[in-house]
Amino acid sequence: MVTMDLAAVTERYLDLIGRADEYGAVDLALGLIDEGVPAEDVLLRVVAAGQRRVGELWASNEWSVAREHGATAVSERVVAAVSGRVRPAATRGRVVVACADGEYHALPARIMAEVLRLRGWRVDFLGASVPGPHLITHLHQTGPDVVALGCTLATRLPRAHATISACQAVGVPVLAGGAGFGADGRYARLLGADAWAPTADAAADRLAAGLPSFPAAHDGGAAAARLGGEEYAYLARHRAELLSRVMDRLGEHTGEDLGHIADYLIAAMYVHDSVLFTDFVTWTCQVTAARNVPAESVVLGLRVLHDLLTDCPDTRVVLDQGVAAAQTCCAHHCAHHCADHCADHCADQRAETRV
Ligand code: B12
Repeated sequence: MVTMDLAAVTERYLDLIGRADEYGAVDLALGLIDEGVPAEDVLLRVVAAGQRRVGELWASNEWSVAREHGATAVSERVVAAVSGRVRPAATRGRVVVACADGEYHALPARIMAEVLRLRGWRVDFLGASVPGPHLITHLHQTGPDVVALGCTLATRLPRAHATISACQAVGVPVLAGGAGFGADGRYARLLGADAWAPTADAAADRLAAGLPSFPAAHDGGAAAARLGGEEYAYLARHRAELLSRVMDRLGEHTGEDLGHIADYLIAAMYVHDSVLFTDFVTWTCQVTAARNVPAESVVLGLRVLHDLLTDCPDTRVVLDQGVAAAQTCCAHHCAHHCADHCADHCADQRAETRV
């Protein structure tokens, strides 16, 4: 085994994937393995670390969506090449790895799946967006020891919850993972997953220790029993109609941005946690600010939603908190980036669309 400055290697890797250089990136990864770097380190400290940097470069508008897609496609190929090169025998149990219904970030779960294989597990990798009922059929057919359920975006939590409950109902425990479950796994616990792991190596350690469970909830499960509720059900049912009514008022908004905002609002109402929403609003404002769109445009969308949701008092409170988060970003952006232009732009938009 060798010690190597993998941070510097990750920068080289990033440069290669940023140029969509598949052969170069595969050669780099396999070269590291030939030099004695453990395959797990290549996956986690080079590929996964590189992908997180890709996310930052996209968010800050330094990389285009096309460049991000190209880089991700190369990383998928690198993961396949690494797992083709190192193939330990399956000496442990069988794990089904799947992404929650509606979740298209398959690569994080794939990297985790390969780490489990390297640690001797037999893995069925089912990929992105696995519908709950089909996953259950697969469990009946294959009888695994555990399901490892990935969720990168918190908007998929309601469907992840249904899948977790369905797996448990047929006697298969669920290990949850991915950024959508919260940095400390709080939503995995809330949704009743049997275990959660922050990283792929922690997931492998957790499984090796025997399938664990979260300590009993402090409140005896009362919070889990409250998941969802009337306002959540109303929002989920009327999502499309609400979005078209908001767009009628704000022609300049793109449906896609509003759709994400609505989805995070719905997820926040599902788990009764406004921070899930305000964190996303802050993130959205940072992303739009990097593209020189003032956060005030987000505020406008939130205000219109607030006006429309007259029968949802709890949702309106969360929207108010979202407005406050966006205004904080707007103030920050105006102060630091384009003081005069942005302040004028914000004032114009406020005047134009006041309802
Ligand atoms: C590649 C990518 C995509 C690709 C995914 C392709 C694919 N095949 O996976 C595509 C283009 C589809 C995509 C789409 C979107 N994406 Co995207 N994406 C990314 C990106 C750049 C890299 C993902 C990745 O490979 N990460 C690397 C790994 C390894 O992630 P990781 O979370 O650290 O994983 C570790 C642990 O979490 C754990 N783990 C992961 N999964 C699992 C599962 C289990 C069971 C366990 C136990 C552990 C575990 O182990 C891993 C290794 O230690 C991330 C940036 C990022 N930071 O991840 C954004 C990112 C996740 N995407 C983001 C967004 C917003 C989107 C879109 C909404 C964009 C849009 N406007 O359309 C869509 C939504 C798609 C959808 N419907 O699901 C945001 C999410 C922000 C937020 N606040 O929620 C991010 C963070 C980008 C950013 N910089 O802000 N994306």
